[in-house]
Amino acid sequence: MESGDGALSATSLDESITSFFTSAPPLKESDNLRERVMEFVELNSTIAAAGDGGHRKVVCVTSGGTTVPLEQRCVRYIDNFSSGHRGATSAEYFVKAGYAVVFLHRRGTIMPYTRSLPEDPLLECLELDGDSSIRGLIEFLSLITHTSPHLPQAVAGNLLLKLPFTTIFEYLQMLQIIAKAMKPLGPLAMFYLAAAVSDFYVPWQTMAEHKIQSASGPLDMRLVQVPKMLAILRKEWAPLAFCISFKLETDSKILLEKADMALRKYKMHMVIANELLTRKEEVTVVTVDGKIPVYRDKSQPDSDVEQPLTELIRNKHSTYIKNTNR
Ligand code: 9Z3
Repeated sequence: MESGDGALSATSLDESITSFFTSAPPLKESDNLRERVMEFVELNSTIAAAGDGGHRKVVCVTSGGTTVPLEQRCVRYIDNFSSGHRGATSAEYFVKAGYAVVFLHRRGTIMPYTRSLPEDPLLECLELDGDSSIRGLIEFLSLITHTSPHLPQAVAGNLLLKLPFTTIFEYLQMLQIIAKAMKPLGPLAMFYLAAAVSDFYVPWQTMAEHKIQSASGPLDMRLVQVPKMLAILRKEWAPLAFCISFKLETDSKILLEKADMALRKYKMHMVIANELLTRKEEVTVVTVDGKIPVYRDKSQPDSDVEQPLTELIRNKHSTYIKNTNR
């Protein structure tokens, strides 16, 4: 059953969530993934940190777009746009600020500490000597450490756990495992959901097994709404975690209203509203207390909007921890 705004009622939402998970192709090596995340969370949560509850905070940053396969032996799929820049850049700032980061990212999108490298770093940095030996490795390494000064901090401190996904089925199953593993952290856990998540999918059992044949004429296919997992993340998976979701629109007239709706409906602590064309210049942080515009500092050529955005979020997260522990 649908409510007025096209969303599902609470009972149908529960049903559609159950049906999504029971019919999804089982996640490969899910036990191994669960163990890795739990180990990462445990390791970091026992490390003392200044302020905020005395322990290191852990953020799950999601990044990149999910795909919707059209065939079980997938040749074709529908994709959601996201380069991964927002997630990767934000992850770097969170590590710099002392957070441990679970980086749930679309395979092949931008990774933390690589955004300033040339597109093809190996071929552009390495040169063949006359005798066919390769030169330039030292220059390559120095380029990496120069463009990513906080990389050693992430590596040495075991502050970054990178977990790749491709499909919407993998993404939501992985998010569930991560959220449940982070639940014991209470308010020290944060979710920063920048991934562009598919709104519609083809249920596995109704999906063609083999490559769809073009000789059969026009393609007629029914896509089902992906149940919004934000509500269950807040209610069950990690109820005390600080939750931030993103709202992307191309029409500025509806952006803030939609962000506000998501904030209230899914009980997010913040929704970051952004427009596709201006997303690298400005975003609006929507909270129950009001809307805060955040801009990239245009006077600095290498600046980005993620720096002031993550700073604001860290401050709000600290206040939330203090208020929750009271
Ligand atoms: C975003 O809005 C991200 O900021 C972008 C970042 C995907 C625009 P890039 O990766 O772009 O730097 O190229 N992400 C959330 C998009 C989304 O799917 N939100 C859902 C919605 O709008 C809510 S969960 O309905």
